[in-house]
This record gives sequence, C-alpha cells and structure tokens, in this order.
Amino acid sequence: MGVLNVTPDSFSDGGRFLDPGAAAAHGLALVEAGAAVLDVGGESTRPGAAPVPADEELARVLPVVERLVAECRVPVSVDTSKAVVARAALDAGASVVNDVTAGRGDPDMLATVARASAGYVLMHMLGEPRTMQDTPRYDDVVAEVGDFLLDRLDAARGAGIHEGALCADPGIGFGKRVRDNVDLLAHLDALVARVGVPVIVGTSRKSFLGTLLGQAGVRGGDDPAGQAREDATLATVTWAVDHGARYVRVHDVGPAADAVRLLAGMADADAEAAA
Ligand code: PMM
Repeated sequence: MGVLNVTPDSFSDGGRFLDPGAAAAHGLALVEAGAAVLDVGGESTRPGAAPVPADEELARVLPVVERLVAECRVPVSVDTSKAVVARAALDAGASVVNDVTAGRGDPDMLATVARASAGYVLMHMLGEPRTMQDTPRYDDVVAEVGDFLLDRLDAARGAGIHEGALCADPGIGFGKRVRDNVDLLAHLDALVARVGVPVIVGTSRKSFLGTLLGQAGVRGGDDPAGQAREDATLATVTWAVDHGARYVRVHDVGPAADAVRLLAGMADADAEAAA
C-alpha cells in the first residue's frame, strides 16, 4: 500500500502533494513502483496533530481520489476517520476506507462502509493523535491490541461489513512506546493468527526506527540523514511480511516492493528444496 498524504503537516511528507496534479502524479509513480493499493489521506495523524474540519479534508482528498480513480489501475483507499469524507471518496470511486480510529471516531463510519460494500482497514490506537504519545502504557501490548482488534472486527461485522472486506492493523506508533512497537512486530505472527483477517502493518519512516538506531532527533523523508529510517523501514517491512502481514503501508514503494519480491522468491526456493 503506497502512502499519499495530501496534508501540509504529515510527519515525513507533509506539504509535498497539496496540489492535486502533483499528488496524482506521485500516486501514479507509486503504482509504477509496485503499489497494489494507494492510500490517500487529508488529515495528519502524527503525534500532536490537530483535527482537520471535514470540508477542509474533503477539499484536499476528493480531487486526488477522482484523478487517481480515473487514471490508475489499482484500488484507491481513503485514510479518514470521518464518515462524510469516506462517503464522498467512495462515491468518487475509492473502494477502501482506512480508519485509524476503527470506527470509534464517527458513529456513522461502519454503516457508511457497509452500505458501500467497501473494504475496511481498522487500526488500533490508544487515545487520539493529539495526546496518544503522552503516557501510553500496556501490561501486555500484544494481548491488548489483539483484544481491541477482535472487538472492533465484531463491531464492523455487526454493522454489516462483510468478512472479505475486513483488514486489521496493530497501529505501529499510535499510542505506543518504542518497546511496544518492537513487541508487536516481534509477536506479529501470533497477532495475525489471532485476528483471523488479513493484517496490514505501517512502520514506514516512523520515529521508533530512528530511536532504535540511536538517531532520535533525525527526521525521515527527504532529509538525507533520514536515509537510515528508510533502510530500517525495509528491515521491518521484510520482517512483517515474513511474519504474516498481508499488506505493508509505505511511502517509498519501490524498495519495499523489491524486498517483498525477493522474500517471495526465497520462500518459493525454500519450498522447492523441501519438496
Ligand atoms: N500510519 C499513519 C497514517 N495512517 N493507517 C494505517 N492503517 N496504519 C498506519 O500505520 C498508519 C495509517 C501515519 O503515517 P503517515 O502520516 O506517514 O501517513
């Protein structure tokens, strides 16, 4: 899944794709690089980010969704927690809603997705973006995130979203300490087995990677010093896919797609050797 943030303030690519033409061109480049889904977001969810009014989010997202639906051959996802934004994007041809609040952010979200027979990614987050990194605390992060995802999957099914439309995400970096993110990745295979629907993992350029590499102050994105976070992203992408993730959500699609292809090639060779 390729990330396309149409925001002035996302942590790694904020402000680069505010012009719909530039955003759509970048989306097409991500598809060329191997993206199977494009995820368009108009509200930053970085720690401390303020909420964006629905009309502003719509004005950012809709022109880009319209262009991508017309011009590209992969499904378009809208990264939003507002039902009104989801509905407009789905009406414009998007086919997936990526909701970082798992339906808790808007009481109309689950019914909106169900009515449109759209795909639905529901993600774990402790608290809300404005405050989520203040004092996150878990006794057993893998169990608690699993409990949450199972509960929200049930809510989604109860609202009429069909089984094949569902995808779950542990929400790396959303109300989690560095060690929580590491624990979730370390035990990803158990989480995947427990939730029983395809799992998506988003580690791309996230700050815990910089912290793990001893570069807590270094930004990701275009900052050349942030290359270390790109390299670390690849390591986690490879780990996640090898431990059961069906999708990985990344900014730099080309290297991730190559890594996934290499991993598949090695798995095939391994299976042949064992046969
Ligand atoms: N991360 C971000 C935004 N949306 N959605 C899902 N499902 N999973 C994630 O990990 C996730 C997300 C934050 O990263 P960005 O601001 O660079 O898009």
